[in-house]
Amino acid sequence: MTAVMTMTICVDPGDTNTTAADDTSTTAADDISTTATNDTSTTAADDTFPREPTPSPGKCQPLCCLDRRYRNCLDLQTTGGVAVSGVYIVYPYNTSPERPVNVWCDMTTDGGGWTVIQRRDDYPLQENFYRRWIEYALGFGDLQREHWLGLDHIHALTDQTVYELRVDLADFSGNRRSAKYSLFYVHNRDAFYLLEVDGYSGTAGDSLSPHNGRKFSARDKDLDGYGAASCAQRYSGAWWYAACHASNLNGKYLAGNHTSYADGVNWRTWLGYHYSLKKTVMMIRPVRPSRVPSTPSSQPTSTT
Ligand SMILES: [Ca+2]
Repeated sequence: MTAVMTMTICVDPGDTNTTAADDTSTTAADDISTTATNDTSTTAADDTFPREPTPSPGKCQPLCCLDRRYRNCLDLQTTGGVAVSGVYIVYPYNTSPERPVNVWCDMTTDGGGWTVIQRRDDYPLQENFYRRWIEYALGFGDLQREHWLGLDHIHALTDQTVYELRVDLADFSGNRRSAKYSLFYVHNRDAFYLLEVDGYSGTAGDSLSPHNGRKFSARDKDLDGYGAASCAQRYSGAWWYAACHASNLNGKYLAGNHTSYADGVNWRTWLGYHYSLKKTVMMIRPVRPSRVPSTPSSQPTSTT
């Protein structure tokens, strides 16, 4: 019989990594060539928007009776019976199954089982997202607040099986939208974390598919599709830039309307290049085979 292990999951409240934003003295540009549509016709509020996380700095979340290593938040939910959102340890790596990774699991939104890979929100201490490529590879921030999980971890997760992505967005007027993609895969570091994304549905419009097939660029690594400049530097972010972007969720936290062009936390098909969103959550989950409707068993054929 498998030994039962009782664990307590803790988050270091001092691990916030909040530093002053770097100099982002880039100029506006109007030569962004994207292929996204101008779908801004969505008005319905998304009532499945995730609840606010409940930060509890300094406190630990008891996680009783783990008897195996869970590979992702859906595994924790379905196999481990975990129903409460929070920080948990998962073991996402196929090649290093002993390697633990702390993640925020959203167990309530849209059925739960989501592993959060990015979160921005209007906290008093704003995280700095204008960071180097290696920092995006390894991850940064506070899991209970603003953070980027890290491209190595995101690759490991999406390499397990077919993953879907959900992007939840909010503005400063209480409006919410979401975008969901039935396929989300991030290649490994050797492939510069190239993005594969497809199968959009939702209310925010599709501002991520234009980045399909693009490598990940940051302020110190220009792997974009724009020869004349660095998109990451010009738009103060880090993303799968083409030439340059339809979404910039790691851009500057400009808190609503801004006169500068496309350097905020922008999602073009909802609020465009001059509105920096209040809240963003990117989260991923294995596609559940059970969602495919079962076909009725075939009727026996009479031979008489
Ligand atoms: Ca470039």
